[in-house]
Amino acid sequence: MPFDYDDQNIFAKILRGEIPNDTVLETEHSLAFRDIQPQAPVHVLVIPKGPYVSYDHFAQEATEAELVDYVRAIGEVCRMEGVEEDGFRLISNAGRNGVQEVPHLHVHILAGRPLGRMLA
Ligand code: D5M
Repeated sequence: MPFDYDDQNIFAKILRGEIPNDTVLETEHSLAFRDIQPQAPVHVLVIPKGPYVSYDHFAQEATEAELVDYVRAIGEVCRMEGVEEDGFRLISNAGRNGVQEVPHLHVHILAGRPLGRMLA
């Protein structure tokens, strides 16, 4: 299935510098910034710089350098935010059923309070 990327989505605009963001980490292939509507004391979004809609899209089409950079960037933000000791949650909403609002792959890093049991 081909993946359609909408380059007018808000994270594409952030990557082009058209709207501001609160950057936590920038690497060669990834950007991490604070969520504008934080759901926890730590709420950081990590996105690849490439035009990928979802995890599946990214896994199929990204280069190895992009894949490695992204996984490491998520880990680096966890380290920088000091969330390893008390714990954290990674979430990536995808598509209609996943209620993905912004159609550019992103992982939410949530931490800083007990997050409760949540599988759905
Ligand atoms: O969630 C998308 C997330 O993106 C949601 O938590 C709000 C956040 N968001 C939307 N616009 C911005 C800007 N401009 N800066 C930072 N964060 C933003 P999902 O439902 O997973 O697609």
